[in-house]
Amino acid sequence: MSDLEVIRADPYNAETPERALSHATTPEPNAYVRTNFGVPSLRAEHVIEIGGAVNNPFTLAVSELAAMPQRTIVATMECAGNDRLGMHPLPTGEPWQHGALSTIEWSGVSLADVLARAGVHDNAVEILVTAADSGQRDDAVGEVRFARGLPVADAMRRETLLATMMNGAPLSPHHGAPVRLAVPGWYGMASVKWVTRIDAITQPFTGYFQRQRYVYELPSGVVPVDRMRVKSIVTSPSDGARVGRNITVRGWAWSGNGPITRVELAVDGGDSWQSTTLGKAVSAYAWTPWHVQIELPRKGRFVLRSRATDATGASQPDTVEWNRLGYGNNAVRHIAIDADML
Ligand SMILES: Nc1nc2c(c(=O)[nH]1)N[C@H]1C(S)=C(S)[C@@H](COP(=O)(O)O)O[C@H]1N2
Ligand SMILES: [Mo]
Repeated sequence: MSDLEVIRADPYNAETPERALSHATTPEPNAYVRTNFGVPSLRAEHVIEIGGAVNNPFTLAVSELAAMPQRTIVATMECAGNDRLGMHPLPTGEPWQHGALSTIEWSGVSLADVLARAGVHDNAVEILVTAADSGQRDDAVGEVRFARGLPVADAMRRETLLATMMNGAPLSPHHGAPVRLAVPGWYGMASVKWVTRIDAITQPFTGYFQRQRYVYELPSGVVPVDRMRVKSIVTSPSDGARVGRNITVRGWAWSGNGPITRVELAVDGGDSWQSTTLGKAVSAYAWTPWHVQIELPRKGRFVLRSRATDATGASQPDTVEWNRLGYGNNAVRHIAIDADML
């Protein structure tokens, strides 16, 4: 049984419940689902076509993937629209709160192994991954299909998987059965579900979901959304909790640009940040746990804010540059707790 907070029934979009985010990995029934057109039905003996600028175009049955070397990778995946509700004025798009976020163990084959068999031409710039789902959009003419171009260098990374399994079980229909891409480090839109074609292309892809969606529309121009910005969450105490004098504050931090190097906590408004203790990252591509014990000085309301920094030196900002489609909100968030059990 799925246990999600549904934000739209059709097409189905639902977020991970807050309490499920305290687990290192997200059980399938709690893992957020983002679909632009709903779930396409694919045959169990589904076949992927591999072509474009390659020496050896071929077709690959999903059943053949099982015979190739398997890899398993745990990765934190956030939808670029997560925390859209925290942006003001409210941008257009699905009203994601905090739960368009999961950490999943993906299993499958490296996309690089499939591409090696095809022999990608040197002049290819992107690997275009096309999906089975399509439909109408108000701001596009005709049928729009979900498809994304991934730079060749990212497609060739060993951790970029054509995944057939999620958390040790076959992919469920909502999460891309029978085969999807999993692109660790990138916002979720790169992880194309229900893959039907893989093509090497020699010009950057300009399709709807590459140029009209999943872009930062900034005054300075349009920038494609790519890797996940550094971010952190507090998982305990929960927002609105009533607590005692001594508490342990804990949460997760992640970044698509490098390891987490620091998480700081502020216990009220203002600029007084204290350091926290980092644990071991769940994997090289997944979030890092952090915690700190604090003593609250009085009864009353306290506001907890966490701020992560990654190996590039990037930290979470107080506010993120507003963009029309509401992507990439990694601003420092706050929760309020009431100390009344001293
Ligand atoms: N074919 C297809 N793939 C897709 C999408 C989609 O609508 N269609 N949504 C993308 C987006 S925006 C996200 S955040 C992730 C979510 O994956 P999940 O539903 O398994 O959590 O899938 C991506 N892959
Ligand atoms: Mo997304």
